[in-house]
Amino acid sequence: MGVLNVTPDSFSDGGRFDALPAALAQARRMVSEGADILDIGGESTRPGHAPVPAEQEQARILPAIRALAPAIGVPVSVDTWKAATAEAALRAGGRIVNDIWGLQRDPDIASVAAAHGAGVVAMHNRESADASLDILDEMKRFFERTLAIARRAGIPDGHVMLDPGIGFGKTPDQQLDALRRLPDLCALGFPVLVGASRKSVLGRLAPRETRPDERLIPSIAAHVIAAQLGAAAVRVHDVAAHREALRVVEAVRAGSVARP
Ligand code: HH2
Repeated sequence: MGVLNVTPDSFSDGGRFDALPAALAQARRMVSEGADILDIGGESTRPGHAPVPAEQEQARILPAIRALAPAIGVPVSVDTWKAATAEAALRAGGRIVNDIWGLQRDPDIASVAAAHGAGVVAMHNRESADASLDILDEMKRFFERTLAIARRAGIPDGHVMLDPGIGFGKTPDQQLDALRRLPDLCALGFPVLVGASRKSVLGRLAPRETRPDERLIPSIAAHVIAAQLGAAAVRVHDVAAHREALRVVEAVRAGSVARP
């Protein structure tokens, strides 16, 4: 999944793709580099972000979705927790709702996804981190609520992916724990998506301060681990580099250099 932030303030690429031509060029580049899904977001969710009203969020993302969805050749996902934005994005051609609040923030988002037959990425999140929690138990309780909401709304289980939410509502140690225990999350029986790209937990491991766009190597390391531990998808800013790295995972798994 390639990340397209059509925002002025995203933590790693804010302001780079908020003009439509730049956004379209970046989207086409990610698909030509091998992205299987494009994730378009109009509200930064970085810690301390400014909330964006739904109308403004839609004004940012809809032109890009309208231009890309019919022609880009891969499904477009919309990174929003707001039902109104999800509805507008799905009408504009989006196919997947990527909700950083796991369908639990806006009570109408699940029925919007259901009505459109959309896929759903449900990410684990909390208002604030609590170091005393066993993060896997916490995620399981959270996803039980998510799945109950999804089923009640009529979203088929086969349309749902789960995401541990690296960087959201967890201490750095819990984020690493969530990654280490990914097989237990996969055991719930849903495909799992991991988004560690450029995140600050990776910056903490660096010997010096790094900007988000200097975190490619640790991002690849985290996503290779995630893939090896069972992740079905990774959400990344740097598609070509991740494709190259993940080809090694696939080749080792297959025991063959033959391309699938
Ligand atoms: N991370 C971000 C945003 N959306 N969605 C899912 N499913 N998983 C994630 O890990 C995830 C996400 C934050 O990263 P980014 O979009 O690069 O930054 P910002 O929120 O500042 O736009």
